[in-house]
Amino acid sequence: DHRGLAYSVGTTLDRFIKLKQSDFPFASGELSQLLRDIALAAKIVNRETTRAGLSNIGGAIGQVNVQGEEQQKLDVIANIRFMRALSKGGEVCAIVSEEEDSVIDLQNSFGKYVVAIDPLDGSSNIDVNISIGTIFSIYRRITPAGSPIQLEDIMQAGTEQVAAGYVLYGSSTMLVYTTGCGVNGFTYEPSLGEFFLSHPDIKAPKNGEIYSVNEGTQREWEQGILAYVDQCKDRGYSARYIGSLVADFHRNLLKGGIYLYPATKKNPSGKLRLLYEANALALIAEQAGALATDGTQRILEILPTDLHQRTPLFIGSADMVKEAESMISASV
Ligand code: AHM
Ligand code: MG
Repeated sequence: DHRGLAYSVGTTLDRFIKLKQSDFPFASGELSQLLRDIALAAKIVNRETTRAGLSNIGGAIGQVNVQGEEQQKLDVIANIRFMRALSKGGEVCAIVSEEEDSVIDLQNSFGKYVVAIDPLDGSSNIDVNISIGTIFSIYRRITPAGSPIQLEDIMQAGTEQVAAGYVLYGSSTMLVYTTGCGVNGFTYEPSLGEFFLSHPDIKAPKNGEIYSVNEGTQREWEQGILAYVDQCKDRGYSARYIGSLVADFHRNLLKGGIYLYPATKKNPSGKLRLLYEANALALIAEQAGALATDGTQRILEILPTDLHQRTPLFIGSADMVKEAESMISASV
């Protein structure tokens, strides 16, 4: 009924993007197209991930690819798929990827957008058939169209994101994104090849009873983290840790909980990357009423100085993150 709600559960992603286009301050259709490009690449990567276990036996069952090439690692394949989708669309001028040492300048100086992406995160889980994800952030370039891209176009604070999202390749594949007007989640229906709105206007519970942290590194934590995690235990919270950021984040977003990746000896600034892991999830968290901090400041306000810089990350239900932050700052 076009006179009723413009969208509802079951609306396709394409239609939803079109209906929401007026939410963008600079609605020209290009950001919409960019989101569609990302969704298409996600479908392709989804297809590859569902076959990941078959790649080694592909030859045995006669499925060696036409070029007869050796199978590439899935994270490399995912990078190629997303790079291709982002460079062909024409909306993007530069890409930062976890898989690439330096900025990819697409030599498309009229492209309005800069994308930071982790094409396949949680790579240690690929080989063992456990959930993995894609994480992306979209920025508008700052310098004028037509001129060469500059470092300032790339090194923007997370607050400047115009859109961000993730794809979770889990028991179902989901795409969750925000353009700064709330968060919506779509579930992929493989037999139809479409994402359908399944989680409209996601709101994170204010509080939760799940904590997610790699406790194997506990001996390296600072006092405040130890105290906070101890408190979680005193309260009888559940520990849940997949080791795939997207999956751990997604569960806590829906159920209420906190994810922690503190500084450790091996990773004195934490492990996760600001530009293509922390920022996107921080924007989604805030848009859903949750929070993200590095222990002392809002993730979204950190000014990046390095493409691949790392940050400690404490993200999830607002009350939990606030409490963790106050215990961390009290101990330093
Ligand atoms: P990756 O980019 O090499 O896949 O590493 C990021 C992943 C996150 O998905 C996950 O939350 C974290 O690393 C797990 O790290 P650890 O194994 O140290 O607990
Ligand atoms: Mg990663």
